[in-house]
Amino acid sequence: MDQSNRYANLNLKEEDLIKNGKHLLVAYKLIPAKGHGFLEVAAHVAAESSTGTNVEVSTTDDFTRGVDALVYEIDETAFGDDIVKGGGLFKVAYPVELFDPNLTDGTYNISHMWSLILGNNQGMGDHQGLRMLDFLVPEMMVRKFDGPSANISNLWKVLGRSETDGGYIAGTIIKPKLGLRPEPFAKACYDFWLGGDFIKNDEPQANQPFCPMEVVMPKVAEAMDRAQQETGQAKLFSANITADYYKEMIHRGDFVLETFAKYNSASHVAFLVDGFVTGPAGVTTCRREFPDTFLHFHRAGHGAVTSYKSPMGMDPLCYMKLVRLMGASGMHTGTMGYGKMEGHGKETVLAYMLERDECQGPYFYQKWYGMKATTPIISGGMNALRLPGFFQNLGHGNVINTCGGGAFGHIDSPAAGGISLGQAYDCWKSGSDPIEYAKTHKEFARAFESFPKDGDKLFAGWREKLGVHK
Ligand code: CAP
Ligand code: MG
Repeated sequence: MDQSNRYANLNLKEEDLIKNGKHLLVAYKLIPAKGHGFLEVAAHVAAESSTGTNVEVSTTDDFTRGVDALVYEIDETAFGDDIVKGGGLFKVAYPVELFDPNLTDGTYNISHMWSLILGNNQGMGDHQGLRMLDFLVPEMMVRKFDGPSANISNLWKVLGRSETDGGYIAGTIIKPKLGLRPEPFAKACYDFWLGGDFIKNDEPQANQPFCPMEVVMPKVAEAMDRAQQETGQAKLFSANITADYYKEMIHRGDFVLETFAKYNSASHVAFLVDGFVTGPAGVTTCRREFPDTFLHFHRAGHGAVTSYKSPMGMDPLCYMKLVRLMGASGMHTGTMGYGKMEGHGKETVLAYMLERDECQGPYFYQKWYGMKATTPIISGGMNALRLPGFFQNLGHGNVINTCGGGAFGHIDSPAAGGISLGQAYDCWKSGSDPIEYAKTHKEFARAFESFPKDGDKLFAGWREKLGVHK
């Protein structure tokens, strides 16, 4: 049934909708299924995502019609006819009345918003692809989301740095991903902390029988204390507290904080939550139960909805916006093509959208009205050699970066790996040529020998220039 007479109004002007601030706007890419018209399917999306279904229902009244979502713009050939990348563009205006304020405090919740703007419409049979490309949240809604509580400023403070421009935080992920027992796990932490700042649990590291949290966490806290005394520097640990049940998550969080508090280091702890698999409920549990602790949003599984390989789901930018609204302190943005995961150099907008108070997205200019920044966390196949180019592309280094292989794969030691990361930042910040810089910085130089393929790809002729003949 074509519902475009009800769920589309192509005379509406986007600038008016934005000025009035009473709608949440969404841009979608659509490939209709064979035999279905573009506007017909777009209108079905608006219906299915607001007041309608695939047929008219007799219970509809005038008020209902007043809160219909409306297609207000279409461009059927915007992306061409490629099965994945192709399709047309349409935009929908959702009246803010459709969204769900909490019963307890009137703040909005992301679960509801997500299930409306990218819920049932994903499974509709009359399209071959429907992907959310961008959305604009009006001021009256932005102000009613939690947003972050702690963020990188809290970590900079612990590190004794400027709280507004504290620079690069050099981190790692304990590798191997699984299979370390408590002693070797804590030793790996200690060995890295002698050279770097920040360690995170790899996301599957939890409470396995071979490495129970109650055994390993006290050893990690003790290792942190020893490393701090030895180096005279503060260190940070991001502990995985992901769990299905909120009481289990809170119990894990309390246990970790109490354990580190024995060494006066509770403020040196972040909580890692696998926010894609727990969903907003897990993230908000952590955000509200532990507002003083840095909430580290790890996104394992997100590729199922954000991968560019798919005509479905949402672009990563939309996911970043959802995560800032939820209130994550830090969020994995990928490595913008510099690491091992899918991505490309123009994705700097993913970081800017998280950290700025206003940011131009592909379709909408989002203002955050003073909502705290979410810190970009750069991870996945990174090492010291890849960092200078990464910083150059991003334009700054106020990020957390975790290099698992890039630290534990350094041929000298995890500490040397950690030092090499800090040097990579210093190299870029000082505007030095990496090869020249390597001549006077041993750990950075040894990163070339640790990751020779990257050396060959990024710095042709490095062997001759650095006198390495292997
Ligand atoms: C990185 C990592 C992260 C990925 C996930 C891993 O390790 O711990 O989970 O970064 O991707 O297991 O791969 P390496 P993203 O440093 O050894 O690659 O950050 O894009 O969500
Ligand atoms: Mg990982």
